[in-house]
Amino acid sequence: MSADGFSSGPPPGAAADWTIDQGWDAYTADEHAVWDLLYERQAAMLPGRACDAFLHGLDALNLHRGGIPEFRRINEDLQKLTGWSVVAVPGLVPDEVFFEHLANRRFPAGQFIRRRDQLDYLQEPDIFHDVFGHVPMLTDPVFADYMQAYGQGGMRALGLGRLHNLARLYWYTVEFGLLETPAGLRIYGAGIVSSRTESIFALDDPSPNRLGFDLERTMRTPYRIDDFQQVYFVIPSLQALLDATLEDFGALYARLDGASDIPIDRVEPTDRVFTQGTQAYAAAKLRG
Ligand code: HBI
Ligand code: FE
Repeated sequence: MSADGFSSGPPPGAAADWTIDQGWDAYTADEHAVWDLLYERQAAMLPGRACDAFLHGLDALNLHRGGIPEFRRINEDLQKLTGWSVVAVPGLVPDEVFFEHLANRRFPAGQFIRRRDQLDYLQEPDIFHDVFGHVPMLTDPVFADYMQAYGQGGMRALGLGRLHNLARLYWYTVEFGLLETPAGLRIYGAGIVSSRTESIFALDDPSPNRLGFDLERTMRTPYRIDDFQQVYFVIPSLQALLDATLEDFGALYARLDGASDIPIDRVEPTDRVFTQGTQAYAAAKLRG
């Protein structure tokens, strides 16, 4: 069993890099209908909530042809835009496999889609979370560079025992990040944008803290995976996020050696506070 709980080697039928064939012809009519239901529901509520880069990406990739998109067709457009491609995997893959894909501009997307009784909550990322949530942002050249830099950084972090810090960075940016715009805060994080309930909560609810993004601050902040976020970090621009990866991570990791974790519901004196939360959010979360 490897460090992150995977048995050694890819599952039967998967390649050495854990990729599998999408098997698009095998999706049932009801699975296509579930995609359409989720897509229409999110697409209707995201204008004014999701950032422009996400909305432009959604259009550019034409994910609303009807039914579950075929990776082969997405990749014809996506590769021309930023050189990224989507590859099918059975689900979560080992960290080193995940980072190696990102470092080579390949996004590993779950091949399965959730059941109708999981519309608002599922544990493992399915094709809707991955393709609707993550892939549109990969059409933005700056974010596309950030995701590749993250993959390269992840491979280094693995070797330095800093994976948990990098996982926090991913969580508070790629999954649950907010962007400051002249029109107000907008969503770019996949975990929010693919969830009906959290697309509302992340922007409108008074309970979470919304704080200015800082690389070291996010790396010192733990997260929980089964509840709404108690803190969202806000970036001033996608370029600022990419610029953060140019920092000397060696010096950053040395500073983290002497720094304690920051409790998830704490506001630090050095934090830039967009909104101070009203309470530590405790209710069970509905996550899409
Ligand atoms: N595998 N398919 C997949 N998708 C992910 O988002 C993912 C993963 N493996 C590891 C992982 N994420 C995180 O643990 C890393 O970001 C640290
Ligand atoms: Fe994700």
